[in-house]
Amino acid sequence: MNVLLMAYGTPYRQEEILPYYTDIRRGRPPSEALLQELEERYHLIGRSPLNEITFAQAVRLEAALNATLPLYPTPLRASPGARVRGPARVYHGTKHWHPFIAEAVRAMAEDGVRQAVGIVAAPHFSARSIAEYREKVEATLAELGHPLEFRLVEEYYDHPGYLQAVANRVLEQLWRLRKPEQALYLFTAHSIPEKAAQDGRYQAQVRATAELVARALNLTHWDTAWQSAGRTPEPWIGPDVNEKLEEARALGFSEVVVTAVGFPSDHLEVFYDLDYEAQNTAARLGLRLLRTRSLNADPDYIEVLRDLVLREWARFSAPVRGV
Ligand code: FEC
Repeated sequence: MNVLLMAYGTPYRQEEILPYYTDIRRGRPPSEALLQELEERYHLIGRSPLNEITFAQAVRLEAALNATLPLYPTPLRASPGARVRGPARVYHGTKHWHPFIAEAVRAMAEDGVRQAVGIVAAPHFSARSIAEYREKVEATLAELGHPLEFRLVEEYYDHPGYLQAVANRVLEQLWRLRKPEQALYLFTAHSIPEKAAQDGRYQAQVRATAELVARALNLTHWDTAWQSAGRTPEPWIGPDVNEKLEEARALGFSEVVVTAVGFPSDHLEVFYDLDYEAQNTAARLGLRLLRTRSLNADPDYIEVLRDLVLREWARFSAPVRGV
């Protein structure tokens, strides 16, 4: 079994921010002002841990698959040794930095991989996220001319294990609230340009996640909001989380719990947009703002990935053994 785990990617060092940003902008370098603004955001949070978290997710997903697949090539011994050599191999690649998706796909081709399941650390489908991950894989395969059957898990916004994992983390915040039943629970995801969101699929999925979690926890006051809209002139979907905080204050709320359901991992958009910018907005408004913990590489999220990958792998008409 071969898996390609994908995520957004982040620069490791300051000098990597320019090429990273240029890659996000499809090869158009940002203006000096835009670059400086992004550098300041990274400076403020220290550094994004996204690459390390993605790597940990890949290692743990591989271990989880190998620990559970009933396909051990040799009889089990008393100890599996330092690293179980099982039949599952998890490659990982990121959209905008090393290891790029193209590098991961090349490694799979070099290893002779003929079938693979792809999954993105992002539960909601959108034309500016999951669809682009697929395009990058397919473009590399076409360039290499390598015959690899690829199946992508496109979405998992309503996976019971994912909903439970999110609900458990919202629950952790309840004891910190003075009046949990009077608080507002905001569920956020990355905004995308309006023109890429016209079919409403992305918005409906984010809303569904929020509603299912809110229902599971019996939350009275909940809503969705968008965050991290890009620095481009076109209109992006809203309302932005900061506007929602203004509205919450005007409606008389004094405590808000924000849960970034669009992002399983901690990174710039969580540490800057929520922990810094939204916290500043909340402080200015006299609101108490709590943020739920991210899923990162925690066992309950790895279990969700494992389950999704196994289901997708089973959809190959005749899985090839070994590679
Ligand atoms: O920690 C890090 O360094 C990386 C954090 C990060 C994640 C992320 C996820 C998503 N994005 C999505 C859409 C867009 C669109 C554009 C865009 C631009 C940026 C910029 C940075 C950035 N994004 Fe991002 N995104 C992250 C970081 N994103 C930095 C460039 C500066 C800025 O505009 O803020 C606009 C591109 C353009 O100019 O044409 C569109 C979506 C996701 C969630 C799904 C996923 O994770 O793939 C959708 C994490």
